[in-house]
Amino acid sequence: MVRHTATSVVTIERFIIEQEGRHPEATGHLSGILYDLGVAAKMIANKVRSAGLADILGSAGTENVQGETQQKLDIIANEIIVKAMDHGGRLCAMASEESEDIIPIPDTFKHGKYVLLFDPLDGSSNIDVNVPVGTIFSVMKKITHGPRGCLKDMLQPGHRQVAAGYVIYGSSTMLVYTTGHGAHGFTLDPSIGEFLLSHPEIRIPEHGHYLSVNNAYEQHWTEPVRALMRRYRGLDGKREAMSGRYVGSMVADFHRNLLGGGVFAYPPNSKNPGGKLRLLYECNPLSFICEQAGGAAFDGHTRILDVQPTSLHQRTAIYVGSKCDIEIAREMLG
Ligand code: AHM
Ligand code: MG
Repeated sequence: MVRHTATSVVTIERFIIEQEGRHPEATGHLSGILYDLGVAAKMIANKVRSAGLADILGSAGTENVQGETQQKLDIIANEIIVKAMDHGGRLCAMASEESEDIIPIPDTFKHGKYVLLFDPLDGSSNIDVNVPVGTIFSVMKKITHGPRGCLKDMLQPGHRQVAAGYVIYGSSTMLVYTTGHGAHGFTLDPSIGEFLLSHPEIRIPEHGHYLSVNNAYEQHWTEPVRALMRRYRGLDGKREAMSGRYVGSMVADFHRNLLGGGVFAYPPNSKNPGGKLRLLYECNPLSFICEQAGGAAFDGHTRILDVQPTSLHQRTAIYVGSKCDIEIAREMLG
């Protein structure tokens, strides 16, 4: 395999093709899916960049200059992904956090052997205040035998993902993905419109410095969760105190901790007793990436990637990040 350093100029397309070359049996379909997702990411990035201008360009927030009705950005992002992905002949169905049911591939297009699950714009409540948001995706192989993808194909445990990734629309746009051979990051060079390899083989530090959790829910946590958070904050004297960082956009919080080390936690609380975040669209893909980078992810009882999903929009608690810090959660909660 060709090894790249952060100083070689490698486009995401070339990197995907090189990775595919490691699998002589590969048909190129998974590579095609990843490439098309990169295109969708660039289109969404473009919309996110001008988000603050929507009211100026539209009239009274209802129509834009072309007379089209203004839509919320998460709906726009959802449509961009569906339209970029439905006709490639590689997918047999999709599921989105924004759509109640499975999104079928129209009969006019060829059906492929993969399903795609995605959160088109995670943290979208942050858009209005110019805080980073993201797109998260997960790809699985179809396991049923009919021509179309169905619910059973979607409800596979996370360890069966064949690819997963996220895009962060921050001060720069970055796409991070894994196909089970490490986690790799690409930064969009806006001047040439290409994602270039900027973070090859990401490794999350074994011990982290940052703790990302919404402390406002402390009163609603269980006592073991409170004790765990006290441990992370160094209040029980058993470890060095972590520093708090909570953006409220999971992708942004996760990304910081992936690169710098730390824990992102969304424990169950009395308002969200099963947790808030979605297993299939948010927790599975980010847990896969984290494990590929040397980290770990846990739901309070079980490794996230071993949870057998039972419904499309299932929620879960999550503790994800640096391996040794997640081990503490396992000891104190498991
Ligand atoms: P969303 O998918 O509706 O945007 O919600 C998910 C977001 C995450 O990005 C973030 O970590 C979490 O919700 C924040 O929730 P809270 O405001 O309860 O802390
Ligand atoms: Mg979300």
